Amino acid sequence: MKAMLKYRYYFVVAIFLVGIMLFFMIYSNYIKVKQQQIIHQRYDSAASALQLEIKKLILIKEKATLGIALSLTNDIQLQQYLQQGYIPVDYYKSLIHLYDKSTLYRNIWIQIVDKQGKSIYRSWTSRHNDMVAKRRKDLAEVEKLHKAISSISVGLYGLTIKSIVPIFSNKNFLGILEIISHFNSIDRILQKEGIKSIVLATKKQTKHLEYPFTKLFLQGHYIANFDAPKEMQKLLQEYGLEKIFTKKYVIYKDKLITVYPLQDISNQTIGYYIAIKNLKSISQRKFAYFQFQWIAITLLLVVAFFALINVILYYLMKQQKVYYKNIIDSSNNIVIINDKEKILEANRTFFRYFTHYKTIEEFLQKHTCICNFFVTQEGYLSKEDLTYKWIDTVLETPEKLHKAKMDIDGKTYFFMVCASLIATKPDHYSVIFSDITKEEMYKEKLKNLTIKDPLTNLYNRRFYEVNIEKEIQNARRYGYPLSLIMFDIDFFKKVNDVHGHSIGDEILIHHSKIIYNAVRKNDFVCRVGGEEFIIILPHTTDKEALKIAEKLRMKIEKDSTVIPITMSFGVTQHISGETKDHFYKRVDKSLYRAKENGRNRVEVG
Ligand code: GH3
Ligand code: MG
Ligand code: MG
Repeated sequence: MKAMLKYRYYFVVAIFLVGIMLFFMIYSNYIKVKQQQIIHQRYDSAASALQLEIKKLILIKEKATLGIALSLTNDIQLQQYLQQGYIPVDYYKSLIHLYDKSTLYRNIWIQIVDKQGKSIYRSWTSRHNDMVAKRRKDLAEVEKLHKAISSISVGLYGLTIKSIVPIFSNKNFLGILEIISHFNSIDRILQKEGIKSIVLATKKQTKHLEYPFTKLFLQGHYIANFDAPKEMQKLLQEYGLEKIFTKKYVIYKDKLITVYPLQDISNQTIGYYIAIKNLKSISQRKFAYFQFQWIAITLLLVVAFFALINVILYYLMKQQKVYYKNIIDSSNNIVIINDKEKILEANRTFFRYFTHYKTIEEFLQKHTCICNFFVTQEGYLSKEDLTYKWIDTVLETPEKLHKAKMDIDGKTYFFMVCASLIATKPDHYSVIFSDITKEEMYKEKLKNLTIKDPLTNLYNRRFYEVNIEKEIQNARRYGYPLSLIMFDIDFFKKVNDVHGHSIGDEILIHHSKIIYNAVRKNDFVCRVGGEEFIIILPHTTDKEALKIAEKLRMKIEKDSTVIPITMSFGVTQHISGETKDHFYKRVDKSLYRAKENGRNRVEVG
């Protein structure tokens, strides 16, 4: 049972462990996916933030340069020059110098276009008189709509940010003023945040450039910012430039590479603002939180695991207890669980004997131990010997046959008693009482047949012969006095003759009872002849025996239940060293003297 239970326990634990392992595998996979998702989300939002910042910086630049452009259109001098179709080369030189010195706009260019779309002034070059509005959509748009706009576009000189405003004089459209700015200032602002920039024109747009300003290229793409770091150019090349353009961002060599497409006024992509940021600078807080969650769940699972084991154990123990109770209940023997002091549990059979109690609790209210019912008798367990408790006697000598005699509700029972220690609990014992009442009774009957007289139920001559020997030995060993009383019915022959043999027998039976009831339990009354008796009296002197004999004599004399009779008595005390035959002879002599001296009397000798 225990072994089975153990295996079942291991089995359940094994199943659970496999379950936990599977769960952890699935869960760790889920965590990985989830972590990837979170990483993706984080990078995606970092990329979005970067894009937004680039967009914002471009917009600020556009709006600020638009303000400059608008303020310049009210210049009367400019309007006059425009009408003449000629602007001096250094007309804006001092203004641009001022901007360069005092504002963020280190490098702004100014272009003036006449109403036919011809460039008549470029602040950064002496080249002009080309039909620039034909090549440039944004200029054509302003020429057509007479409306100020901002745009990003590619001209002959580079990929730049433009603020384009129409010039009017008395509502007459005279031409266009254009402020051109570069991406360098945006690049510098982002650099302060640890972000590196590469601004590229598309390959198609690069082809339109006749006088590329920066003279920098990357795989056929014009680089629009001077400060584009060489190592980043290399990084993009390594990854594959074309692959980057199609994505919002890529992660490569611990870098977040964000791509912001630059579009012209008709929303066509003409270039890319590529911003590169170190991954380390992106917060890892969310991962830490996730890891904490993971540890918490693991701990929770471990706690749950132990809780489950406890529940299983409790359940198995309970099952074991029920199983165990069923086994002991199925026994026809009394089975009890005992500690050294009291009874703890009992099976159903127990209550078949102790019928007054329904539960062990009820029993315990009146008794603590089953041994309270033991009858003290030689050969049977007694509640407590001089030093040993009954349970110790049984436990320490398991090879011996232990018997208990019990008086339960006035009935005598005999039991064979076995006890064993319960391995799981210290000082707990299971004790089995097997009912051997029938066998014991039978044995007693058999024994009585050999040592008792069938007519009077007193001990017979054979018993006397054996027992007197034992008693003489005991008296000598322990030094106590031993006496005999011998008695004989007076004129019994005559009784038989007059009243018949059956009355004679009746007298024998009746007076035997009187004698038996009048002496102590430890005295042995024996019928040693037809109507001759001897009482063996241990621990008794002849003086005491004389008194007893006298008492018996008077009892017999007074009784006339059958017919009145008398008896004669001889009393003798054992003399040290005397044989049983000599002892007998002396008591016989005393009796003879009683007869001689007139009968119905006691003689000591
Ligand atoms: P005394 O006073 O001298 O003892 O006289 P008594 O007649 O008793 O003489 P004794 O003791 O010699 O007699 C023994 C008689 O006891 C013989 C027999 O008739 C009678 N007797 C012995 N055994 C039995 C018995 O089992 N049943 C009956 N009814 N009588 C018995
Ligand atoms: Mg006689
Ligand atoms: Mg006789």
